[in-house]
Amino acid sequence: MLERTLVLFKPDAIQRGLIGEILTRFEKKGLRVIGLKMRCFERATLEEHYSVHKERPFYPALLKFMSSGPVVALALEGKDAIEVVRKLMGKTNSRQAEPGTIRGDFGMSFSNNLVHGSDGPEAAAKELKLFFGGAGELVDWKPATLEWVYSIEEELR
Ligand code: IDP
Ligand code: MG
Repeated sequence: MLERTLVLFKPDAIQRGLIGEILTRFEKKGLRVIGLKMRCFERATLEEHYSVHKERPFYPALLKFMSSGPVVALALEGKDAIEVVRKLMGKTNSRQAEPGTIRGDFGMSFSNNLVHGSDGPEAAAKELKLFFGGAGELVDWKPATLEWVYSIEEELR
């Protein structure tokens, strides 16, 4: 199914100069970038984004970390994009993430794990609205490579 998902590059990714490396992984995979922005997001936005973890012991530290510097927000589209992105990211604890994944290749930390990706369709819808809810913020465009990234017979019908 054609899906949209939200990715965040966390402050550690920005501070370590990994924006390009990480963005390249998603682009090369064949996911379509339909929204991209860099901000120091307001605390209220980040609180809302992570509200499912409100009761967890790591929540205050997570908010402090996420508001410690600029964050890149990325909206991606593709077949099964939510699961594909989660696989590219790797396990939450970077030390346990498989080599070849973003966290597995670039991270050593549980909390400073470089990227966020929506974990399901409901979360994706909520998070896309939160970070790209304004008019015209998501761009609908057709990549010239689309019919080469997917098989026309199997996936593009
Ligand atoms: P996810 O980012 O892989 O979906 P979640 O369980 O949704 O992982 O947790 C959100 C974020 O909170 C993680 O990416 C990580 O930055 C942080 N986090 C989660 N669990 C822990 C923990 O046990 N210790 C420290 N940080 C944690
Ligand atoms: Mg999560």
